[in-house]
Amino acid sequence: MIDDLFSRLDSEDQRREILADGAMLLHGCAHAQAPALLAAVDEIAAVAPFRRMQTPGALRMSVAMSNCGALGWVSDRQGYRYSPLDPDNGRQWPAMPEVFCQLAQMAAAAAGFPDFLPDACLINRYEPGSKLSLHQDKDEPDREAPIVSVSLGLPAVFLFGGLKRKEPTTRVLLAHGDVVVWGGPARLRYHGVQTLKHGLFPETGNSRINLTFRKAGPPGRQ
Ligand code: MD3
Ligand code: FE
Repeated sequence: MIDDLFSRLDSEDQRREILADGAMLLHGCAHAQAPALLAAVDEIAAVAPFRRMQTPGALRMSVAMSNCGALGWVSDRQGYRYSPLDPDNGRQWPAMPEVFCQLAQMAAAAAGFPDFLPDACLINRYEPGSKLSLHQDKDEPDREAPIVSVSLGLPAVFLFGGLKRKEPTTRVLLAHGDVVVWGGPARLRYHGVQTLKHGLFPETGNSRINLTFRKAGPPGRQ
């Protein structure tokens, strides 16, 4: 199965691109699974609807979010954390669909992380005008595990910085079907997403959906 992925990755439209030490962009890697991924997102959102969370500073995020898996990322006036329950309904987050988990594991393996077992998937929905300011992902205690991100729908300009906020950023266009694996020395680099531009992508209702697969539970095997 991995060999299959590698041979696809070496063809013209499925290039592997090293963005930085520890960060690998797998162009178009999720293209074939995109319809199944989007159908699963709709099912998840029917149970755990997209919502714009509050930040500790009482601002509302412009990106709408939901989660699936054992743990979900939440933000409110108290801060950021992972929770097994959806605060909007007090119930567990929907289970992680098989197609999500398989894609995340394949991509992680292709980038050199053969043992990735995500327990959380944060689903971000960007509408034109939404953006994500420069930040680090440090709510996950196990920094050995990578983060796998899958972009669907409208393209976005991703900003990739260094380990300090002040370091310069580079711009990377993330298009429908692109998958990036962020691990090792890239795991704690600052990153963000520039304001989404209007576009035409009926399959996602003219929005951008980003899936980030994480290991949010305690370090060690689960
Ligand atoms: C680089 N999401 O949810 S995915 C996030 O496109 C987030 O929705 C963005 O940043 C999005 O936290 C970017 C790419 C990404 C995710 C995690 C990273 C890049 C990363 C962790 C470390 C370095
Ligand atoms: Fe992030």
